[in-house]
Amino acid sequence: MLDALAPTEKTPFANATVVRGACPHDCPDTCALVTTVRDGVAVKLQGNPDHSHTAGVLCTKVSRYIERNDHPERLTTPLRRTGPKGSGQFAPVSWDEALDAIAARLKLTKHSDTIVPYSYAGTMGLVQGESMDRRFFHKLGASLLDRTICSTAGGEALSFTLGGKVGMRVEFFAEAKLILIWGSNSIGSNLHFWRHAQAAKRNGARLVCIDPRKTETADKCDEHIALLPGTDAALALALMHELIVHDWLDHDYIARHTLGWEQLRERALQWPPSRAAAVCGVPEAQIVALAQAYGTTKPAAIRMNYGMQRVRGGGNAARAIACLPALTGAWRHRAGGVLLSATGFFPVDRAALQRPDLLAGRTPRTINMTNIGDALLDTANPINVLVVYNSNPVAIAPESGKVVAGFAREDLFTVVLEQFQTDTADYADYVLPATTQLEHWDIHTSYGHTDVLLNRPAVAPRGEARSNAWVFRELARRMGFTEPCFSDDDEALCRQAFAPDVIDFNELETQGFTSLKLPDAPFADGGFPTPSGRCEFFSERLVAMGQDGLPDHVPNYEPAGSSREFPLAMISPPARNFLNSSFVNVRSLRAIEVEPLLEIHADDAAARGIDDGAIVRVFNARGEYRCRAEVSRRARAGVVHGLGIWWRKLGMDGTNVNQLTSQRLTDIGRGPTFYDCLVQVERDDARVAATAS
Ligand SMILES: Nc1nc2c(c(=O)[nH]1)N[C@H]1C(S)=C(S)[C@@H](COP(=O)(O)OP(=O)(O)OC[C@H]3O[C@@H](n4cnc5c(=O)[nH]c(N)nc54)[C@H](O)[C@@H]3O)O[C@H]1N2
Ligand SMILES: Nc1nc2c(c(=O)[nH]1)N[C@H]1C(S)=C(S)[C@@H](COP(=O)(O)OP(=O)(O)OC[C@H]3O[C@@H](n4cnc5c(=O)[nH]c(N)nc54)[C@H](O)[C@@H]3O)O[C@H]1N2
Ligand code: SF4
Ligand SMILES: [Mo]
Repeated sequence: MLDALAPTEKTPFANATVVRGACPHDCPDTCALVTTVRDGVAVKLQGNPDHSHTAGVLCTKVSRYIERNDHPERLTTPLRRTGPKGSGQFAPVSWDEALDAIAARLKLTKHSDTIVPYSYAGTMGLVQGESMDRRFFHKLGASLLDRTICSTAGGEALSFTLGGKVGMRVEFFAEAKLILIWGSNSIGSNLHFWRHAQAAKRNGARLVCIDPRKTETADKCDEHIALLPGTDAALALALMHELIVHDWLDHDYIARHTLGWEQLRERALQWPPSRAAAVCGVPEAQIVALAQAYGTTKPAAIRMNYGMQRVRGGGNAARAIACLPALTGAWRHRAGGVLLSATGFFPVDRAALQRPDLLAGRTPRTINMTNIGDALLDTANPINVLVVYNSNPVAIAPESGKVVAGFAREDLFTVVLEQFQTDTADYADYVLPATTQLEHWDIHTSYGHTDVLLNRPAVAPRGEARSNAWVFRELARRMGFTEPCFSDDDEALCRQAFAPDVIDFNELETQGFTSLKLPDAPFADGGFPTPSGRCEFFSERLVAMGQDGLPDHVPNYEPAGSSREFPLAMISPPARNFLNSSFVNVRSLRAIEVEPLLEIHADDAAARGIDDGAIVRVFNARGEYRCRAEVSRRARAGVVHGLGIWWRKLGMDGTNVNQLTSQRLTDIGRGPTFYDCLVQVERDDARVAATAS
């Protein structure tokens, strides 16, 4: 294993080498990393200046990755639970003891699909995230996991409309003359896109940010449209209305490359800007002006992000927005169109990596990860064994009250593979110490650019930490799985991710990244990967599923202003210096975020006697959560922002914002509705008194 660390380049410093890697985090940018290693220790981590998307720049979080890697609280040995669930009491055990005990428990399990793997994108690596683990659970016949927690509403919406997760090439945003940044805080969550947006701005482009929150990105755009959460489809339909009545349409593109134009036209004509203005809570004039800009500026580009699809109608909203560029023919130009995610362009050989054939005709049930709270409490369809890796569900899944109750079940056998003792690890029967990106092999695609990156280990694993793939290989051996695929080592798995003829592995090995060969303007002449080959305004496939075939405004489950008891709409977007719940335990980053915050508009604060800096109780029928209020110009009246996602145990009262969110699902994609959540806020006088005394 150690000679895997060898192929690196010498630096001008004595005893130092540089190792090329990739940022593993769930971020669209997938930066290329260069780690300087001296005497076996990582001493410097930088963005690779040779990789054009990274351009030598990392975000604040990952520029602290060595601090995270060398953190004194890294898990370094397997642990066995010695106290009640959730108490965090554990004793170190050997790997053999832990793996033998886990394998014995799995062998005892009569119905294999009462075993549930729970994983998400703690690392986006194809090897540590979706290879040996999947092989293992397929062979075992465990439940399948519907990995919906982030992006399925928008992703499936894109598939129904454009045919896949496909879109503009990110680099060409720099040439656009109008950019709509829609449901995205680029500066916080997609920094390397922001570079292109700024380049466009320098060339005279107009930037418009569409977001309920006045984010740091909104501050820097020419215009900010602060619509109410979950009203994006209404806005998009009103834009269509204006494109139609002013004839800012590309009739030739519509005729040749779209499906369902007449029906969409009829639908959009029901949405004059006045109607959308009332729904969105923004001035009609702002919608009219945006439509004019979008209809008359060429090239016009839209950068959506997943922030706008975490509401009941998230799928329909993403579909409505994705229809816009086909109406104006924006796709004809390489700097026109829309980008939400471009992962559909990567020809990953998932069958080779994940080996679904090992299911051998069995069709285990599927558990929707968004509803893990309910699933763990469902006694009719029990989950007996849960194996968690690359995720921190106790902190990040909605309606935590139920998630915690589920994880606290004494009869549930839980294994957690983790780098740190997270809220979830506290509920494990066995905690297995995981390697970091500096310590293991991996290969990466990206959802914000179209390069493949190779990650070589730069340093030896900390303590007894082992890679996820190693753990599942070892468990497979103990289960008696003899297929040769269970012997593939991590580096071999990297090579299996793509068929040899589709990417240049030599280039990956020598420079650390390689670019997919793609046309500049993928849909200039149509050719969408839909069944019809057209941009499907109307979707037969949705109709076949009993859904509306046309995009529509689907109001939130909990629309702003619809309840007297819970009058405020709460969204919980990322805090800039955390990545979901990762990095919350990194001291220098937590020092920037300080403590859990609720941004609230001055009027809403005054009406409740809440001063800036007061400790507040945020609550609804699902639960309550305490944090500090910031009376903030970033909040519009009626909407509060509970910035995410704190570790519960590092917050104020042992909970976090997901104590309040619901398990209801999106219209398309079975996704979570984190931002479709009504609350009430009050001063927490008890807490204030306690702090004062
Ligand atoms: N620093 C940092 N970067 C991250 C993450 C992080 O936690 N921290 N998370 C990563 C992950 S997991 C993902 S999925 C990606 C993308 O993750 P996203 O959560 O999409 O990230 P943002 O770009 O912050 O976009 C969210 C924005 O959408 C806004 N928003 C909320 N509700 C609505 C709505 O109804 N309509 C509209 N138009 N806007 C709305 C929020 O105010 C916020 O500014 O970012 C990744 N990058
Ligand atoms: N309220 C609210 N909730 C949200 C969101 C929101 O905006 N608001 N955003 C949602 C979104 S978009 C997402 S994507 C989810 C994200 O939720 P998760 O995917 O659970 O992401 P993280 O919270 O970052 O947890 C990832 C964990 O994986 C671990 N990890 C990293 N690398 C490895 C590895 O190689 N091996 C092992 N074994 N572990 C590793 C990290 O230490 C970390 O604890 O949260 C969702 N939850
Ligand atoms: S989190 Fe995103 S911006 Fe930061 S280094 Fe990783 S890929 Fe780049
Ligand atoms: Mo996400």
